[in-house]
Amino acid sequence: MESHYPFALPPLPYPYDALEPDIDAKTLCFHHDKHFAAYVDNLNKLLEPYPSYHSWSLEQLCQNWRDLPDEIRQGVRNNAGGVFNHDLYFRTLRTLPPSAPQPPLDGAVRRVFGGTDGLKTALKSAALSVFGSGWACLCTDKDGNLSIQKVANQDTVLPLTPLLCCDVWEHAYYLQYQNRRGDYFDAWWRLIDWPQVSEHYARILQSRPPIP
Ligand code: MN3
Repeated sequence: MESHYPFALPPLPYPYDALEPDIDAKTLCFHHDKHFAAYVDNLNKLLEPYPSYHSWSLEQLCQNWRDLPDEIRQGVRNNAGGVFNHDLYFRTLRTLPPSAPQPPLDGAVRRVFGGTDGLKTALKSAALSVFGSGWACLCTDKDGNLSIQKVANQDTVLPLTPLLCCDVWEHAYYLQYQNRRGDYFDAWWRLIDWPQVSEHYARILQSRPPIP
């Protein structure tokens, strides 16, 4: 993502039909080109008359929306969060072949969840228990401690770092899966780009300040 206003829609990193049959082209096209694009456009429109916030990063906007003027506060909260969450969502999926967590993420997953199956069970249970619209995320803190977090609407897990976010808004799956959120979760799980997620986790561990 750009570091600040004006934000631009990141192109989908694969063709619309690349995730079929798990996520079909129509769902992916609407989700990226309509929903994700709307969050980007709305965020820019809200910020346009407020030059003092044009230097704020997306993360700053997501975390410090409480400091914004009344008239744009809730709009920026919703739309900056929508941009942040969707950027990660589309970047962490990929086409076949299926992959698995790699070191050092695989070891952390074993310690916290007993393994990849345990992580899947925990994340799926979180995804299914989000009431209404929201996200189920695998997160890490700066020390590499993994956790699963749920957020409502387009809130973010910041200041934790999300490694993976499962979008459980109906717009993410309803065209293809109707009310079967669990089936959509299983499809999403098969598409996770574990090499990329593992690399992200490794970079976070490497950027820890040395222990004095
Ligand atoms: Mn969405």
